[in-house]
Amino acid sequence: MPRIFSGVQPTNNIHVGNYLGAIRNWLELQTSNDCIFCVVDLHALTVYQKPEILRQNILNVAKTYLALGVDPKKSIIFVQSDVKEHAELAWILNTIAKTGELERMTQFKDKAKQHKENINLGLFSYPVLMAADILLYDTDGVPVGEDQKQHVELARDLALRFNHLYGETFVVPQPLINRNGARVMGLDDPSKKMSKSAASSFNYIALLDDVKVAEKKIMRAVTDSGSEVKAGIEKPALTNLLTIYSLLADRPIKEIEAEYSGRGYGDFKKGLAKVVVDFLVDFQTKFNNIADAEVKKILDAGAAQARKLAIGKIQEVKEKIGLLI
Ligand code: ATP
Ligand code: LTN
Repeated sequence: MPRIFSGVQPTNNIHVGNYLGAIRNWLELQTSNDCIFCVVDLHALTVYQKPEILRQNILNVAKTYLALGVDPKKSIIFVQSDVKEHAELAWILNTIAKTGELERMTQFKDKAKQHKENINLGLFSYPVLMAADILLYDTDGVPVGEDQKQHVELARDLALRFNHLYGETFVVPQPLINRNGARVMGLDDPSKKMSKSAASSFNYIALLDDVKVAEKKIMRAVTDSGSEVKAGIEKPALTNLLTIYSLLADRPIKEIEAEYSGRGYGDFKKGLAKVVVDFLVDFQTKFNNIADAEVKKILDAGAAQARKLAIGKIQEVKEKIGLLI
C-alpha cells in the first residue's frame, strides 16, 4: 500500500483552512493507504512557544486529529519529538541542503519578516526537518495545503540528491494537493492565506472558536464590491466564502450560488454562518468527549510503531554514508 505522511504544527488553534486544505484529505486517504500523521512539535519550536501552552497544544492537535476522524486503528498518530530519528536524519540532510535553496523558501521569507527578532537557524532549516519527516518513512504522498508545496519539492530534491550521492535509498515523494480548499484565504483579507498566526483573530475560524464568535467572524468577513453571490476571479472574497460553504456543506458552488441568487451578501453570510456553526458544534462535541489519557495512550502506541520504521531507515542511511563501522 502507498505510504502517506503529513503533519500539523502545535501552534495556536487549528483553523478551517488547516482542515479544508489538509486534514480533510487525510480522512479519505486512510482507507487505501498506509498513513502516518504526526504532531510536528519540533517544527513549532522555530517560533518561540511558552512551554505550558506548547504542552497543551500538542495534546490538542492530536485530539483534533481524532475528533475529525483520523482513526488510530487505520493510521499511525504520533508526536515528532517522540521519535528522535527525525532530528538525526534532519542533521544528515542538512549536509546536502544548500543555503541558496533554503533562502528561496517563501515561508522562511514570510516568517523572517514576521519574527525579525528571532530569525533562528531552526527557522532557516525548517524545510530540511520536514524533508526528514517525509523521507524517514519511504513516503509516497504528502497531503498538504498549497503553501507547503515548495517544501515537499525540496524533500524531493534532497531525496534525489542523496540517492545520486550514496545510491538508491529514499522514495521520492509527491505532494498531494486538492483542487478545492488548498488555499483558504483570510476572512479579513482575502489576498492572503488564512493563518493561525495572523495579526487579527478575525482572519480565521478556529475549530475551537466559540460558536457565537465564529458567527460574528463570518458576518464581519470582507466581501467584494457589488451584491451578487458569485465565485470568480473578480470576486476573491466571495469565491473564498463560497469554497468554505461548499466544502463544509458538501454541495457544489453552483448550487449555492443559485440558492442565494438575488438575495445579497447578508443572507448568504447568515447561511454560511449556520453551516460553519453546525460543523463546529459537531467537531467540538467529539473533541470534548476525548479524554487526555486516551490521547496519550494512542500517541505512545503510535510512537512505538513509528520508531520501528524510523530505526530501520536510519540504519540504512548510516550504512550508506559510512557511519556504521
Ligand atoms: P501559520 O500560518 O501560523 O504558519 P498554518 O496555519 O499554516 O500556520 P500549519 O501547521 O503550518 O498551519 O499547517 C498545517 C496544514 O494546513 C498544512 O498542510 C498547510 O498546508 C495547511 N494549511 C495552512 N493554512 C492553510 C490555508 N489557509 N488553506 C489551506 N490549507 C492550509
Ligand atoms: N511544514 C508543515 C508541517 C509539516 C509537515 C511535515 C507536513 C512538518 N513536517 C511533513 C507534511 C509532511 C506545515 O504545515 N507548516
